[in-house]
Amino acid sequence: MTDLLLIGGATPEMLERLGAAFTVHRLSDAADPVSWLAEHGAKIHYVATNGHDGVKPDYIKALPNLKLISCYGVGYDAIDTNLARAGGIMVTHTPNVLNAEVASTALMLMLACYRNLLADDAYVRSGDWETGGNAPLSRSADNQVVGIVGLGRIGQAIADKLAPFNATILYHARSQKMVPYQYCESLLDMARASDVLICITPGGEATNKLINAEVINALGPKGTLINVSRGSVVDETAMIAALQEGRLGWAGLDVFEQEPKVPVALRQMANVVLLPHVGSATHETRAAMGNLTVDNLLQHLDSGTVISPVPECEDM
Ligand code: NAP
Ligand code: 8YV
Repeated sequence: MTDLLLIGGATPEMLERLGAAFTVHRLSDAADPVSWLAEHGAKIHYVATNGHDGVKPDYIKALPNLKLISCYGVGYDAIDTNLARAGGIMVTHTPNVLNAEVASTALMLMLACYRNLLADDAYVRSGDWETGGNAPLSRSADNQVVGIVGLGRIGQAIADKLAPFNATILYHARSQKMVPYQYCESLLDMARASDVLICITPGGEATNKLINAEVINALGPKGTLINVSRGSVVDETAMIAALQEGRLGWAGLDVFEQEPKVPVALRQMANVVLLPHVGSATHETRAAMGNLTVDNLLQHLDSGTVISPVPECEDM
């Protein structure tokens, strides 16, 4: 059987399907991954990985016969696609099957920030409701101006899910779309005009700290920042300072600069809602992502073609 290297975890269903078609080597079983790759790298033709672990450039270089990297996730900023492409290696990912789930996560964070979900839950659990009376009022999430940073597949799903909340939707992306929302070429202008900013661009160099101190100040003390993209997209230090100093109102975050490390300062704040990168993490959506990850590998093994290449590899 053809040899496949698994980097990071996989669901039991994925492991069962992979095991039926490939000899699976788990990099996590190697005491020293670099030595293991030096000894066994030449026999590996396929890699399955995820958006968090990706494939280190040195690992790609240590796999001279690699044909395909299949990523369990839509974001592939942890894979150097230029290096892969230069070596004739195809890269695939899992677009679309997670759009609705990640959009739900963004809305959940926005609603939790607006309606004081965590504080109110704590108020009931602590017994303070019995002794302290009614909880403080919260803010309505209806009729808000929402600026979506990155109106791609998931950004559009977020816009769709916002419709019942009667949101006025603005968006910023590299290019204008044929959509009934206002395009903002200037991210800064959009931040000034928005009650909420929802970030859903890819990570990587092009978007590194796109949400900087200036953008955060423009969003302002009554503003809410939601990040379901990558931690690198927001200047975390600037965001923490703004939250502490009251220059930014609230933040709902699923992603962080140094996952799974989350700054203590953030963990102590009452005006933030924090999630451990679970935007797509439901049984249903992860099953669909896992199937697409494995389907790409099996189709390539069978016919040399794939279902969902990353844009950089579409013409390979
Ligand atoms: P997509 O369809 O490729 O959409 C990306 C959007 O970002 C596009 O509108 C694109 O603009 C815009 N964009 C890209 N670079 C930009 C830049 N430098 N400045 C401004 N806008 C920029 O991707 P998607 O499927 O919606 O996924 C987006 C990202 O979400 C993924 O890459 C991943 O990082 C993240 N994600 C997170 C989770 C989670 O669990 N939290 C789950 C899934 C995905 P144009 O349309 O003009 O090119
Ligand atoms: C996954 C994601 O959690 O798809 C993405 O880009 O961020 C998430 O769906 C990640 O890929 C790790 O598997």
